[in-house]
Amino acid sequence: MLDTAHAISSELQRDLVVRKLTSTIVDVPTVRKHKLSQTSVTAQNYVIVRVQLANGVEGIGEAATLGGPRWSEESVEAIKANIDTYLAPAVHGIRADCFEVAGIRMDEAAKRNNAAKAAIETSLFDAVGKTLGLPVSALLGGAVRNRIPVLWTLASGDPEQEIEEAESKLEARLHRTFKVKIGANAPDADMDRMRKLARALEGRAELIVDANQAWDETISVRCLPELAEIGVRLVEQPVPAWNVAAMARLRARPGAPPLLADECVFDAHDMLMVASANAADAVSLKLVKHGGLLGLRKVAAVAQAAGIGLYGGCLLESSVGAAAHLHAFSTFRVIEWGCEHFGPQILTSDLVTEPLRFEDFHVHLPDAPGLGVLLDDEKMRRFARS
Ligand code: MUC
Ligand code: MG
Repeated sequence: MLDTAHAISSELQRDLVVRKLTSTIVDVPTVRKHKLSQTSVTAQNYVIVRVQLANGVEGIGEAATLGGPRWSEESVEAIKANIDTYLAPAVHGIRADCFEVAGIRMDEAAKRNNAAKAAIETSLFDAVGKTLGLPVSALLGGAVRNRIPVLWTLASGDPEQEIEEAESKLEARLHRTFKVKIGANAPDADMDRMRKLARALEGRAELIVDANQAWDETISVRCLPELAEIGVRLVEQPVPAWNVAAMARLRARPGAPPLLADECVFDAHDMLMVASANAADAVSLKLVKHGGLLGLRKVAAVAQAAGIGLYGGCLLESSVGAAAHLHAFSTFRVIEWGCEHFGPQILTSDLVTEPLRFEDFHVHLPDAPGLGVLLDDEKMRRFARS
């Protein structure tokens, strides 16, 4: 199939063939309601992919969603249907280490479906890593760090509760940067809330905000300088994803805080467009947007070439999806804004036998082969949707 095939032993080539790929929807309750501008969740819905290679090795991957098809267009129901009907057959019988071939086959089988494709590609990386005895980070260029600063998101909407929650995270030395979800309430109410949080945590924590596209340019013109003034370090996706021109205009205004592009950057072409428009200071990298680890690295490469900072984004993944992200993030020479993979901690129960380690304001990269995390069969049974 490939010119390089002769360099790999025929036994290994046979071992790496994809024999079976299955998907399971799981619903895992969260410890509290998580309220964004466009939705709020009390349970996280994932599709867990299991791939089995000819050598019997199993690889796993995860597609995360947030409140159905509201954060992006994919829901767990659609992800499962498209994996089972189109994407699993597309990779069946190929060699699992041919990641780009898998990507081409999946792109031929289905347009977009980035979260679904990312879950499958992750499972291939996991299975290949386990077969070769290498962590996924090694297959992506090699880790340059084994831990990453990790923030926590405040999203109950109640400032008193949020201050208490932030205090407990600070006290436990788990998180000292907090992302506040704004946009569900009127802008003035959110600004009051932000002033309260900034006052209570002044000098002890850093704040960023994420409006999830809720504001328009006029509201942003009014509120962004005040957010900068009270010390907010980064403003994520204040305006709708389509309005990249407004992001550029907001960024150019005096007193503007740095802007983080999230929903406006799915693929490398989007990243190039945002960079060309001077519309962002940083980009949030997520598997569900970029269609996989290779896609995530491509978006990061375009950002780096344009001098745009990297931010390790999440969609409240369990330790399965979070580990996949951490392997990719660990390979960047610089990850200017750290990451937000606190997902495993907002779940009432993780899906793996040994959850990721959070310590001293960092999340640690697992070092066992593949993703370095293993599914807990009992928890999978408990949370699987029947
Ligand atoms: C987003 O838009 O960044 C992930 C964590 C969180 O609190 O919000 C999300 C998605
Ligand atoms: Mg966001």
